[in-house]
Amino acid sequence: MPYTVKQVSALTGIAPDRLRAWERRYGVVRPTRTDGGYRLYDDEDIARLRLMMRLVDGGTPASLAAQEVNGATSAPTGEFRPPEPLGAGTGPGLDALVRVAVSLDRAEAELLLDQAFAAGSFESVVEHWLLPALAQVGSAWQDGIVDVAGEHFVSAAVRRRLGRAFDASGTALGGPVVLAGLPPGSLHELGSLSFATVLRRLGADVRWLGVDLPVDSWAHAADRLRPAGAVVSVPLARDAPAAAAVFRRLTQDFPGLRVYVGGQGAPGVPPLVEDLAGPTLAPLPPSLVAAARTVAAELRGV
Ligand code: B12
Repeated sequence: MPYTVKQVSALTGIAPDRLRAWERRYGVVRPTRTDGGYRLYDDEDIARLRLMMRLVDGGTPASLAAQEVNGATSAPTGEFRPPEPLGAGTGPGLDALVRVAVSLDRAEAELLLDQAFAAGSFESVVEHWLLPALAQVGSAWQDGIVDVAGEHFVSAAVRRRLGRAFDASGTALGGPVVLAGLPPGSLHELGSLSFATVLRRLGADVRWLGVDLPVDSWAHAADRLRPAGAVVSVPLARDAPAAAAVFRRLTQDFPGLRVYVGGQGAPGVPPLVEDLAGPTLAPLPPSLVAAARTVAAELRGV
């Protein structure tokens, strides 16, 4: 339903002059125009303006608040579109990480990651190159082509790169606070950190808690931060009991908190917690980009 400037001003509490200034200076909204040149806004504009107002009222400078609004709401909320595939011949091949795991060459590793991350959006590079290329490292290790030293060398380089991407993915001012990390005993962090970065890029204020986090510490973080959501990664089937213990504790101690599980082992969790009252637990979709969009869309409404 279209709204006039006057209606938007009444609905949001933002004076018409300021509305127009935010449009002109920061592009926070892009109203259509009537034949007579009057601005018409839609529900999405109202949501963006409300977020902008909340941030500015909270002391965020308007220019930074606008960056946040533009980042947080640019993600499609409707049907999931997978990240675009990398163009044929763009970026390195899937076996490139295996070569680095064999050579243990630092410059080659950094150059390879530079090239890979330049080949597309963070989402498409992670989903279409990084994760399959890591799986190849695992197979090469199983086949005795790559030593554990090579696997650790590659994992550490990727871990550092993902850490930098996480840090660079915005200040997330005003987005919903979300805990993300791994349950006790679980060390495969690369999927979880990739997920946390994508979610942060969608505007959530993600607090990355890392690997092997005890159940009490998940509860401590939830108590301290009162987040809107928590995403427990379950990389392998063997991680399901520990993830179920985290899920159990968080849902029991923090009734309003939305707790999600994701990763290859996640389908093993619901049968372990089916005795709990409340809505049944549906694991997140296996694509971590789809999963991040699901969480972002659900928590945006909280
Ligand atoms: C690197 C690595 C390690 C490193 C991890 C380092 C690090 N900093 O993360 C270290 C050395 C610690 C390690 C240890 C082990 N590993 Co390991 N490891 C790997 C390797 C080579 C890459 C893992 C990786 O990061 N892959 C990329 C990730 C992101 O892919 P993924 O985990 O499959 O995740 C997918 C989805 O689940 C989803 N996803 C992942 N996380 C999340 C989170 C959310 C929220 C969502 C929505 C989705 C999502 O995204 C991915 C793409 O779809 C794999 C090979 C492989 N095939 O993956 C073996 C592999 C996973 N490891 C394996 C094993 C057996 C082990 C050990 C048990 C070995 C041992 N005997 O000690 C230990 C267990 C450690 C523990 N306690 O958790 C096996 C697992 C077999 C199985 N299916 O059970 C694999 C497959 C190797 C193999 N071919 O045998 N490992």
